[in-house]
Amino acid sequence: MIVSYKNNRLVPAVIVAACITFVYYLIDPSVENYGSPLPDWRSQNPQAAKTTAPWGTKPTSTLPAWTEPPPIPKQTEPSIKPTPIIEPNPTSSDSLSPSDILLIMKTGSTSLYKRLLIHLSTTLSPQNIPPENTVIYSDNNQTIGSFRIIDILANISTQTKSLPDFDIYHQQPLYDSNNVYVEAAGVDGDNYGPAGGWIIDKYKFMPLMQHAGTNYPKAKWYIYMEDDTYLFLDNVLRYLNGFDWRQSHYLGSFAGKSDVVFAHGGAGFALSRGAWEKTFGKKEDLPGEYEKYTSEHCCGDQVLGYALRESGVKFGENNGDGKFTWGFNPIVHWRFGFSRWNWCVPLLSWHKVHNRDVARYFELERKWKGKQMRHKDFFEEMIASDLKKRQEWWDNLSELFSVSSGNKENPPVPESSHDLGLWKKGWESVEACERACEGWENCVQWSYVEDLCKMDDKLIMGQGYAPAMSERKTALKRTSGWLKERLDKWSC
Ligand SMILES: *[C@@H]1O[C@H](CO)[C@@H](O)[C@H](O)[C@H]1NC(C)=O
Ligand SMILES: *[C@@H]1O[C@H](CO)[C@@H](O)[C@H](O)[C@H]1NC(C)=O
Ligand SMILES: CC(=O)N[C@H]1CO[C@H](CO)[C@@H](O)[C@@H]1O
Repeated sequence: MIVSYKNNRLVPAVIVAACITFVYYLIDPSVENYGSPLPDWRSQNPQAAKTTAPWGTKPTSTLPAWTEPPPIPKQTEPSIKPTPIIEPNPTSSDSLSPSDILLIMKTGSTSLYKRLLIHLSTTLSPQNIPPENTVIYSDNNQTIGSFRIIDILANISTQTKSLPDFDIYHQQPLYDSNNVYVEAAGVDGDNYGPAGGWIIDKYKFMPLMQHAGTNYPKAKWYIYMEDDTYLFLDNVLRYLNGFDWRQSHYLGSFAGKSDVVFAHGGAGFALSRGAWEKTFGKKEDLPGEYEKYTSEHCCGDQVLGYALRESGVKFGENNGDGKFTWGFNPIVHWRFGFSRWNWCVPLLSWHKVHNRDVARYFELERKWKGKQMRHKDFFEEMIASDLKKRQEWWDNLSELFSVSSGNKENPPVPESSHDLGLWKKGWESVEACERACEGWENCVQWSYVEDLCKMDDKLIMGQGYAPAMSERKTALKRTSGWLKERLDKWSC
């Protein structure tokens, strides 16, 4: 009786988990990542490499939470301190200002009306940066108010443009000419547009760097972002202040793929004028030389990293050593694992942001103007106020340790101090899970569903199901909880 009852409940769960994993691996890297190799940083971090079976029925939002690379051990710490935690002298005459840089925004015809518009009144507004220090690259020419959007694929060779990859480039203008809107606004006459804007996205990276350096030769830094990135510009400039723009520097969030170490595009990155001159500056047709390579590889940010390396510019904070510390984040704040390793370092970016996020981040930045914002500050301003000791119908995305009835005899245990008795009982109830977490010295959050207790030493905001959402009728209730008092130990 009992056995078959359990089996009945397991079968759908296993099928759902398998389907979601399948969807995640096959669809997400191409659609969601929009040309950026999200899966690869995971291979850098064995913990993050684990994909956990997501809960609920929302396959599009089931990426595992991002845990960052392990901190650089003391002895290998960079000799140049690129992320000053102490306030640099704000009156210092050589500190960078927005008028010293070019802020490059990359968008695409199919995402422009969904993601770019919010940036025009925030990130790219004159309040944030002089208009002449910004440029917007897309796959079509367009004007929105005072913003001119450039088709950066215009000069791609006819040979490359005849590849099937470019079908969308040729099809897109036909939507306009047939008076079909590609805005996904749910208004009459609307349409989602041709599928796969991300396919031509990778071809933009090389030409846009060439175009930026040629047309904005006075910029000390070329700072790249995408329409679903948010850059904390003040902090980014402060960070770049630690480097000489006349030298070669290629800085951002570490990513690796096809034997190339490169800056993750979605997280935002910076290329110094010195690096540009050594590479694009020496060869006007550098982009042309990499069109074939681009067609054979997945991601434009990887192509750029490869091309730069071949011309002698490598990624990394210490003369291209492949290392980076913290700050450029290829993930959004509510999936990010706040930990004691990143708590006190400056925040430089979020990726996969929504319009609402951009508006809120921008407000927060105005409030902080002139002060360095650390991950801790962001957390306290944007997340902490909603914290409860316990919340039903909420998933904190805890994932580090799982204790369930299936592994109760021999569950994985942390190296740090924990109460093994409480730990092994964690699967029994919400209360038991909370106690197991309390019994482990580094635990800051837990989640519980059915007979599964998950615990983590990082803070991940996660998501809940609002009372009106149908998932409350179709999914099992998951409860999450959070040990707020333990944060005091993370003081900076
Ligand atoms: C954008 O303008 C350039 C230069 O005028 C032109 O070569 C290119 O074909 C245009 N792009 C599209 C998609 O019409
Ligand atoms: C295309 O090439 C022309 C001629 O060299 C140049 O003026 C223009 O800026 C280029 N456009 C792009 C988008 O690179
Ligand atoms: C960072 C964090 O832990 N966030 C959420 C965890 O879950 C609680 C509910 O238990 C939420 O209120 C927090 O926002």
